[in-house]
Amino acid sequence: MVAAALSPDPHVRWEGRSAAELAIELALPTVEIWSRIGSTNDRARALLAAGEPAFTAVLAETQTAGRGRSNRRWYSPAGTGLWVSFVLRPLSLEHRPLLPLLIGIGLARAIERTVGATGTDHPAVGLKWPNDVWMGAGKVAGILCEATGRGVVAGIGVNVAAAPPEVATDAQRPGAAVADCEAAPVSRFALLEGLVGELRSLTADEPTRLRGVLADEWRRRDVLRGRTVRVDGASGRVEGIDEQGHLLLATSSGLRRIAAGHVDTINGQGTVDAAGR
Ligand code: BT5
Repeated sequence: MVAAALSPDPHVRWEGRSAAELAIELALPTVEIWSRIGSTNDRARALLAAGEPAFTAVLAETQTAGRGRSNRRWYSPAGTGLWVSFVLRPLSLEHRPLLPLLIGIGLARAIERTVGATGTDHPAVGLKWPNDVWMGAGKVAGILCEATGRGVVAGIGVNVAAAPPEVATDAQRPGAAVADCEAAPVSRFALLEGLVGELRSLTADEPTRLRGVLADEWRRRDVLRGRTVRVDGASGRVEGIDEQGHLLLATSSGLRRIAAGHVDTINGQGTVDAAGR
């Protein structure tokens, strides 16, 4: 049963829908819509701490302190993107490290479905370990999973209509937007709906290993495989990822499995194409 949705401001609408309407249409327990917030992840963390149920969602039109990993900035201008955080309550601790990768896969599928780009051998949407989603030669989305004793907050930022211009200076390459490959206006609601469906099915049985079709899908979408990269202190050639979601890096001193890190140099030039092309 779907409980009544609460919102900090019941008059705020997102894609023409109130928080209560979104909660019902997407079968979410609670949706909050903020026209402006610091970070949806901070709000979702407070809701997680307060005991709100799994799939409670916080949406914002704009974030004034949106953040990525290691407190990097996440630019979230008004009206141009999907800035959302979900309360998740995985029971298995082994499942948690896979969440950013699973969400990346789900987001890639949802974006492709929204723009009608499914069913090709060369995916339109690529994945860059561990938490980046790429289209063309730019980052279209980022995922920030934050775990606490009570669960996980999954924050997802997608440039829908346009990539913020600040990204070009900050990341030294322009970002990408879903609309870059679509002539018709892209529906943020359709994207959110697709994402919620994927999130539900990909996390339902709390997988603790990336195997079978999921491992195959990561391989097809992997933009790093075969490239020479530097990950924090280590450099080498990316061989892929293992079942636990660790990056496999062939270095001069052997194969290294990297659990977490930031890939900051790619082939020495800082460039990468979606789907590794
Ligand atoms: C991420 O971090 O990519 C995770 C971003 C998560 C954002 C969501 S939005 C909803 C929720 N609320 C939050 O406060 N956060 C989450 P990371 O891998 O550390 O990448 C950060 C880097 O991405 C920055 O240093 C910039 O170079 C670049 N960047 C910032 N904003 C961007 C944007 N809108 N599009 C593309 N790249 C961006």
